[in-house]
Amino acid sequence: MTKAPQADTPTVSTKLMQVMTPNGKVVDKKFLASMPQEDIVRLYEAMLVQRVYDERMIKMQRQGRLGFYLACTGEEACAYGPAYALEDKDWFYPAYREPGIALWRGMPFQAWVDNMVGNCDDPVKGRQMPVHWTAREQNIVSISSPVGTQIPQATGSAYASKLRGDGAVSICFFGEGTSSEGDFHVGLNFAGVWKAPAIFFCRNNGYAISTPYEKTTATEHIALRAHGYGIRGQVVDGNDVLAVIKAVREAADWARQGKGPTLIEAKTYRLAAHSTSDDPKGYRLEKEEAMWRKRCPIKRLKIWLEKEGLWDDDKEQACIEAASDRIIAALQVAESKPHPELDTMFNEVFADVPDHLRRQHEALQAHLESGTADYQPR
Ligand SMILES: Cc1ncc(C[n+]2csc(CCOP(=O)(O)OP(=O)(O)O)c2C)c(N)n1
Repeated sequence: MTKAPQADTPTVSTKLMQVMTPNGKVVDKKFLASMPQEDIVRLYEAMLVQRVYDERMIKMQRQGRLGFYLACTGEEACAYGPAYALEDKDWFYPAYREPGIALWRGMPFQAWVDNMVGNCDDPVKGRQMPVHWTAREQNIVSISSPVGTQIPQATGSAYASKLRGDGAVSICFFGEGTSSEGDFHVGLNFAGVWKAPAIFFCRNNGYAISTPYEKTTATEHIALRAHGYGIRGQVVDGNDVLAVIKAVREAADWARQGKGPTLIEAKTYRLAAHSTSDDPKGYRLEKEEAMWRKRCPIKRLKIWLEKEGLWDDDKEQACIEAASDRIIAALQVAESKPHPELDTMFNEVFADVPDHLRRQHEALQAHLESGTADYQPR
């Protein structure tokens, strides 16, 4: 005879969690009623503003003023939702497509823009690519370029919280392509065994650069893999910011009760190119993009807000213009700042500088003093 599941038994739900459908129809009135209306307006504004920032940054890159950029167009709810849902004490391990976490949680806007330019006030001092920022004050750990490394890091940080008993959860973000990396297995298996208070947030946006979902995995839902690790799994509409908040809150409650991690799979779509080095026209059809544009996370919230009399065209226009002015001004400031000091390559990485790096540092200094170097700090 099979035992009935207990309240503490992790379950995997592949039923799409939704609060609002793409045409703004509310399907979870109870959850909606639990959300302050002014917060829903703020979330809408933040996502709209994010889109303005992304558009401006792409233009800057095309003008040769930024080396590189990665937009989150269409996936805004997957960053702003979790940033809203969690507490100040919690830890965030983002990938490169969640600027909303930083901006919602209070990373200074200028510092975020400084990272795009890699100037002396860039929090990572130009040592990483644009969009690979860090926000220590907000408990947001540096973004690493090798995809998936953040998964075991978040597991370790969650387990440390458990040992300390500080009640914090750690959440990490990654795409569905990354979920086929070894780091995914390492992180989820350990977290499952040790019931680490972790949330693994997979943005299933359909593509890993040009590789479509079905060429990276044979499973119908990434969330189903949770079963194999003995942890909770939940599929959520990643274009429904309210549903994302609900899914992350449930996962955080579960983790804080000592019941272990959750794997959330947010079904979404990358409306943007992978990065400014990519052109999706080479590997997907316009009609597929058009279908997902109708499911846009910003659009559905706007329909509902307008119906409730909480938003109108004048507010929309004013919000877009203010965001545009803000980013243009911040970019001008960022461009006027000097490059990072060359020494930061050597003196802010290791507590004890290894010999080979010390020798390279000395060689660089000798070269600069020789008068033949063409490097000019701006
Ligand atoms: C370990 C590693 N392998 C390959 C890459 C090159 N790379 C950068 S982004 C990317 C695609 C990741 O796709 P996905 O995880 O689905 O996230 P998305 O970009 O769709 O948000 C790849 C293969 C990398 N950065 N790190």
